[in-house]
Amino acid sequence: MIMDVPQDKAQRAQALRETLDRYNREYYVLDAPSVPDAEYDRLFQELQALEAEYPQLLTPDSPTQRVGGAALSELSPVTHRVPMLSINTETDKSAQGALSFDARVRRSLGLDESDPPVEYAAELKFDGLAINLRYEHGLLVQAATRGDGQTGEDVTHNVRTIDQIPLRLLGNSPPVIEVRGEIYMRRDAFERLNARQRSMGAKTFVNPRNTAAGAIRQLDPTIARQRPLSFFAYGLGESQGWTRPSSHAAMLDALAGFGFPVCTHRCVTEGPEGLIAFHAKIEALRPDLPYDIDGVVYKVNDFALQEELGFVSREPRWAVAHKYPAQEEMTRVLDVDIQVGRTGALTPVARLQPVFVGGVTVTNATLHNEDEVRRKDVRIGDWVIVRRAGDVIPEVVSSVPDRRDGSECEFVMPTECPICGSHAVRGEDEAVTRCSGGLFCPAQRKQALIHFAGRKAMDIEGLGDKLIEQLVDNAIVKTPADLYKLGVLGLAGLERMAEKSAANVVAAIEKSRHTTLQRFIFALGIRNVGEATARDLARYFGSMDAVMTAELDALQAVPDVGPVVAQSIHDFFAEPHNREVIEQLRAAGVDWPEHEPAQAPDGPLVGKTLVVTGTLPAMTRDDAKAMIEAAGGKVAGSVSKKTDYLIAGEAAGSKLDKAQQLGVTILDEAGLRALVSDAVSTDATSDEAPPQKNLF
Ligand code: 5U1
Repeated sequence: MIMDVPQDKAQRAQALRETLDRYNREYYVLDAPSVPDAEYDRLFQELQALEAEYPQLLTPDSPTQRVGGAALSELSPVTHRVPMLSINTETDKSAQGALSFDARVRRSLGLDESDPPVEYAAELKFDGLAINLRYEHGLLVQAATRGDGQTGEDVTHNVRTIDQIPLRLLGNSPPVIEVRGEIYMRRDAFERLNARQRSMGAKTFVNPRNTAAGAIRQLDPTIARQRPLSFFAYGLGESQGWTRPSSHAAMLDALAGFGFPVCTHRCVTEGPEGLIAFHAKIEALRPDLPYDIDGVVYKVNDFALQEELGFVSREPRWAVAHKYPAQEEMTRVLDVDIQVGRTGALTPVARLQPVFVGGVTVTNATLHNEDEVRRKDVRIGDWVIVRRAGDVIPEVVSSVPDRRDGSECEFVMPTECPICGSHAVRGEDEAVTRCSGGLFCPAQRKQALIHFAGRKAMDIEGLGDKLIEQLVDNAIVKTPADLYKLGVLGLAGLERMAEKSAANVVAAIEKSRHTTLQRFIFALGIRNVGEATARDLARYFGSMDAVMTAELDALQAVPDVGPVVAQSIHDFFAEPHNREVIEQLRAAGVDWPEHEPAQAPDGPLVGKTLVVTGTLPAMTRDDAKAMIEAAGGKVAGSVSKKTDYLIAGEAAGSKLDKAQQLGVTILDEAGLRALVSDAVSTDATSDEAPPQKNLF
């Protein structure tokens, strides 16, 4: 029986929807959250409970309705009411591209030298997939891909899962408006997704654009929901009952006012000079942008002039994309070498036929590890796709088997370290093969010293890779403590080391004696301890002695330190050589301020490790993580024997299988909530990670 809805409940549901929409916008669009996740979570659950009690209250734009409905059997075609045009591309060098475009525009408008410059809007060309979003009376009713420009595919079910796309427009919405823009995946989200794939032994995704496009064309929206996608608005389709602003820039402002994310890297400028400056500025910024772009777009700003200019064969005369060099190219693998890292990891590196990609000539690209070489099926002599995005190390994305001629040969991981000849060992459950030489291996010693002197560690200016190489090769330095014994005379004799530079290096070493606990811990190069963990350890324990003597449980109480990291830290300090080096450094006068340890965390999940997988009915995985951490628990990325609970939602995949195999307790969202309010006890197994070898 359906009950009448009391007025106060209806009002409350309406208020909750509005508040949650605002919080969502602040978080996802404005990047400025105003409340903690737990508060959002509380209101979300309240709305869910109201909608469950009074189904009449459920509206299609409710924040609870982002993932709903069953998987489709196919995507339906959608005819675009206003065709989705493509854009003409300029690939000329920066100045020429903008000059040619401006010259074409002026010619088409019949302007001569005496006429004023044309006003342009410049923005980014995102490397994603174009989408048309149709809103009727403010509600998102349809999302369609570009397709051939006339007919696209209906992907509304997946687009609704994108938190940055409003389900309802803000303010006074016209009866009909179609907003166009690009769906893309941020690079950090892509890296996280691939790290997760690797940890599960699953196939990695090729690049953010293909991953975003693949997610949007899925039939099952729960899959799209698991691939974090973003959106930028940059255009219009059909509109009815709306007075369109008079320029592109004003239209973008109006779209931002409706609640859409509009990229802030844009400008309005006159004539080609401003376009040239914008092109150069964005090119410099490109490596630091959190998403891929393949160029910039110039548009005539005034809509009346755009109409006058019109189109040539589905491309507007009023816009052009001015591209940057591609970030992916094809080249050949000449050989595969092995690089030995700081912790002895042997990394296969493809030596490439030089190729210009992402604005530089690339000759080497990482292949990560043996499994990746197999998964991507890369052979010596293969044609491969190489990617270089931003300042990320170039990597081989995939091989191109169609271009093989039979002369290619398989890569074999060596069984000995190519530098010191020690055994190369691959641990059980590990993807990495390591040199077992430890301090004996000069490659590891060099890398450990390079790390120690690095900017984020002891920050010893002038002590670069080449100098460290000479110091190790000439047996002048064996451990970091030896650095503090160096004098100008000892250094001045080395290659490319004049007395002045030697004095500068000695002064920089001197200066590094007074540091912080965080830098010192990071400088030690403990496996799995990055900058953030070093900071957390320093904050939590306050002193070096407290970190060195901490037991596994105490280490695991530090935020974000799981069993694997705790074991690495514990093993490192259990090694007498490492403790000796720390003592020598202290004796050499290296010091840092210390403080009292922080309070131990509290809550029903202290000491417990949980993994969250699949789509939970009423909370995102970030919400679940916050809830677990607030209760003192740890969240891990993969299931192991040390997992206490697996929190599994819809479409939980291999983690669920693994948890079942290992006999890990499996709970749903309701189980998690019960756990947080009343912790269930369990027998945590304690198996030991392999010991860590000496680093110095
Ligand atoms: N920023 C932006 N990207 N982009 C792509 N604007 C823009 N406009 C486009 C396309 C294909 O097309 C219109 C010029 C029709």
